[in-house]
Amino acid sequence: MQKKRSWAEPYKIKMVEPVFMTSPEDRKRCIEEAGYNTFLLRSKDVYIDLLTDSGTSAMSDRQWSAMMRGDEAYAGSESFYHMEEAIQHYYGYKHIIPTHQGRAAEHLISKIMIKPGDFVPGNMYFTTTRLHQELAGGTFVDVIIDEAHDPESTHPFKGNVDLEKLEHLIVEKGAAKIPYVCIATTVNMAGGQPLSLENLKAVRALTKKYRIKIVHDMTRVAENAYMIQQNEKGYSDKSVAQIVKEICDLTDAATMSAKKDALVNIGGFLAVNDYDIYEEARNLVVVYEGLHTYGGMAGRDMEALAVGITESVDDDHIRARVGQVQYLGNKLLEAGVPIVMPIGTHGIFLNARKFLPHVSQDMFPAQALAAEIYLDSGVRAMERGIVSAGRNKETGEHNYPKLELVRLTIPRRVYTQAHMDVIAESVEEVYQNREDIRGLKMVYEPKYLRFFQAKFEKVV
Ligand code: PM9
Repeated sequence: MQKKRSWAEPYKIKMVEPVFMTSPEDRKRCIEEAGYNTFLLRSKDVYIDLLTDSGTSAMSDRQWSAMMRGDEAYAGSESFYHMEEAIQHYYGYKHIIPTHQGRAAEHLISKIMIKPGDFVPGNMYFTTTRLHQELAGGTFVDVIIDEAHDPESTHPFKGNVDLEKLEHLIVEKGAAKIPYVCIATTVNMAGGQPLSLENLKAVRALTKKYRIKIVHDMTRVAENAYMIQQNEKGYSDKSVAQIVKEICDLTDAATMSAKKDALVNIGGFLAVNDYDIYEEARNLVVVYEGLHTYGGMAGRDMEALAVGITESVDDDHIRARVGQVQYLGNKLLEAGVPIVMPIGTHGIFLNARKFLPHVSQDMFPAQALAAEIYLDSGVRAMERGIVSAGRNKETGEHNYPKLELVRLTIPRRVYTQAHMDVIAESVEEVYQNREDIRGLKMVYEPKYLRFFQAKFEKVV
């Protein structure tokens, strides 16, 4: 019989950055000053930073050395062509427009494709994506399967589109009112949940029938591909790189926040197959970002991205990345902490409704829980519930999402297993004392993407 073998990270650490534990008194002062919003903390006051996996990854020695070769020419930078080559090779899209990050690509595609009065179906909303759709005059329509809104459902592909919901919308509104279907891999707001290739193929067939395009939010496509390799019939022998390519080939265009999957601290792009859309985007990018051969990125950042894309689809890398997330998730499950099931790929999502059943949703339970975890240990998490969901653009009322979550997001290649143990101990401690946690009231609310800058006070 084969002995059990643990997996380990496929790298060793060459450089370290110190982190500091703070005192309970300091943390109390810091979170009060931050208006109970973890986005408003200073990073020096954070011990383990699980706010986001966006731009927080550790780059490899290959990426750092590629940065030294950055060509900082204003026009025609060699680094742009290196990045373009990597994108075309691994993802297969024809035309590439660099942007400084994902939301800038969302801005361009929304401006080009959406007309006032249009409807944009998608597999659950994402904050910045939906805002750009709305600013262009469109209305986002959620067509994800119902299981995605149920934190306890163990459906292995909760990112799947409900084909009936999608076809019903197309028939009801008419295909001319639907500029594209937005497909995210993985679905961030559902808990980092993947969609299956079987489902994507069916979405492709349906959209072909009605001549509707698919725009792919490919922010975490390699993580989605890994889940397909692990859990979808017929894919266990394929590499993550092959599955990534197959996903992209089923779509017409993509927006990418390269700050996640692609292992860089800044960067993104819009990729399209249609030449006319490319022409328009290439023209618009000079208005909002910069020339079409840098689009808001430095040459060195484009070099780092070219290498990062290659590393991101490596099977050993992605197994260790998702493995670390699963390690933390399993620890919390063993302790009975309510989390979104199945464990997703970029973080653990605490189910704040179940964690704090005595705090009603309009008292912001996930926001309060994220603050409480910070108070306990200096671990910084993020609210993904009613605050993130914002207000209905017609009525001005709060959107009340079924999912009221706190995200413990794991940066790539940054923290060790010992950090995961410390995080789990802190969350378990907060869970033991959950009955003492009270809700919050919002005392400052910005107009756009309020979760970034809103302020709260404790309800006494
Ligand atoms: N996601 C995240 O922490 C960073 C900002 S929002 C808190 O999860 C998807 C699926 C994302 C995403 C950013 C963007 C926007 C688009 N799609 O942040 O503009 O998860 O690069 O990308 C964040 P940028």
